[in-house]
Amino acid sequence: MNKIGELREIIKQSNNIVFFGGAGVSTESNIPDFRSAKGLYNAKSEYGYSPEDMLSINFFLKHTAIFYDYYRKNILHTDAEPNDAHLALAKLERIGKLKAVITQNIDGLHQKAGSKEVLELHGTVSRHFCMNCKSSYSWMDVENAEGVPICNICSGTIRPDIVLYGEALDNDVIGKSVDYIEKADTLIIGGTSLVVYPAAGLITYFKGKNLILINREGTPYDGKANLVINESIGKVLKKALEEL
Ligand code: CNA
Repeated sequence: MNKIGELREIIKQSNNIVFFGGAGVSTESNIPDFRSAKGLYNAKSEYGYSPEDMLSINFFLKHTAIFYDYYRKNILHTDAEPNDAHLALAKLERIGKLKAVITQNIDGLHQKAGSKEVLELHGTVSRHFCMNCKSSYSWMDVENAEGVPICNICSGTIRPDIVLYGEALDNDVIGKSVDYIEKADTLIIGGTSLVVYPAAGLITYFKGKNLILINREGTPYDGKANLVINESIGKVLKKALEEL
């Protein structure tokens, strides 16, 4: 049996699957990841700062206008559509096998594909809020504003509801993620280099039977997995779910 066939069999026998994913899940929707050859970390920067610097809370507070220029050009992808990986995961939830998607992504594409239980470890670009009065703003408000978006109620600075480098993750989201992972019989990890902490550390709570890794490149956890598939996650998940 080939690896996709093996994955299909594992899925058939599992009833409590959790998916843990990252930026590689959305590259087939034309959203660049960070660490692939075509990722943002390897792209030539017009700013003279690394993406990691620009996506930090200190940078946001100090250079808010540059942050927003970078953010609008590289991070906000308001016209992106879900790909085969997002659609397959939504289907897996619909048929009752998948209990939650835990994602490091901030693009909102799992929800757009129809997934209901989505835990966003790093927040989402689909929400923005005023740092002063906490009024909410959509991504369209931010995309259409010139320069730094300002609250029209109190003139405070608007920020994206994402976790910037140097900020803590939401305890409630972490708690729920740990709970889902601890109860899962199968954990499918995909499209993530597994080097960003504390998010990557959550997978150590898994005590179930099948640990599956689907990623184009190797990860530090390959040795712990029952099945490693180094291919496109959209292609793999679509094929694995064909007869389900
Ligand atoms: P990463 O470190 O860029 O790793 C992505 C991994 O996915 C790499 O190992 C690739 O080999 C692999 N990969 C890329 N495309 C595919 C594909 N089609 N099929 C299979 N594997 C693929 O990204 P991580 O998610 O591990 O790092 C966490 C960061 C990235 C989080 O803080 C995110 O917020 C951040 N990020 C998110 C997005 C998004 O929301 N779409 C985009 C870019 C970065």
